[in-house]
Amino acid sequence: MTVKIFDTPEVQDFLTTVAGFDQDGGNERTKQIMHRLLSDLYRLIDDFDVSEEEYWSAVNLLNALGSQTQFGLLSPGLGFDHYLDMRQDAIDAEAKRSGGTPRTIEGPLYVAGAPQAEGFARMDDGQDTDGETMWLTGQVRDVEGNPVAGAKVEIWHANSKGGYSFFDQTQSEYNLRRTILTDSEGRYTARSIIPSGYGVPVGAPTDVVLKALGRHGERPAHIHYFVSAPGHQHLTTQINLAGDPYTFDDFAFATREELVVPARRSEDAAEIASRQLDGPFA
Ligand code: MBD
Ligand code: FE
Repeated sequence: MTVKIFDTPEVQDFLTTVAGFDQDGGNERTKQIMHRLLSDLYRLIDDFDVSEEEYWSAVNLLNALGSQTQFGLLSPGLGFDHYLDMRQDAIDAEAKRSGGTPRTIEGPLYVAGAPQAEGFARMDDGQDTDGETMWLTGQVRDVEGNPVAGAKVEIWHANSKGGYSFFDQTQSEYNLRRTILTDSEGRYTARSIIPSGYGVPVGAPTDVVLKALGRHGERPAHIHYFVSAPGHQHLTTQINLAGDPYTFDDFAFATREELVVPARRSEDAAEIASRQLDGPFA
């Protein structure tokens, strides 16, 4: 037997009380948002005839997500991070700010305080025996195309197993995390190792939610960037290595066509030797 009680004055009065509308203290915006959120959820319970068992299993899932600090992991999986980016893109368009590298999501695995270097950094600790050497080089330019010297380029990425330092305890502190200040021509170079894609831990609460939706928790191989300089908008972005099976099937919805880069593989011993192993390009 289904019942509908949401629209009754009793439930509406109850919601008003729960959201603190009849109290002087508290925060007005919080009250408004909580009232809307609770209204939507109460109505959902009515409309879908949610059972008590379903409700408490959802509470248990939220507890599990919180205790394993996985809200930040489920969030991109449910599209919130990308949705916020779509809104920022729309805000930029509205303000007639255009051009430059597109933004994409930060994700939950950034850690502040990475070692800082000028022009060049080696990012890997040399411990990943499966890690294949990767050189990353680029130039920070403003939207008019002028190089930006002294820009801060923060780079972080996974190892050959798809794990990130700090979250993967087998890696050294700040492995594959560096801050590089661009040189006088706005350029930066990093020596690192090719990352593998990331997968949501199997059986974890985030995985439980994705599985219930018939979805996977895989991300293609990617490299995260923050790029910042005084007087310029902060850029949060990523690059994707072309050719990954998940490039356009990313559980976090972070891939953008313009951010997929074709890496060039070199087997040329002379070219490889011409790169200083611990310094910038010769
Ligand atoms: C990642 O490495 C990531 O970048 C995102 C967005 C989500 C989970 C893991
Ligand atoms: Fe990532």
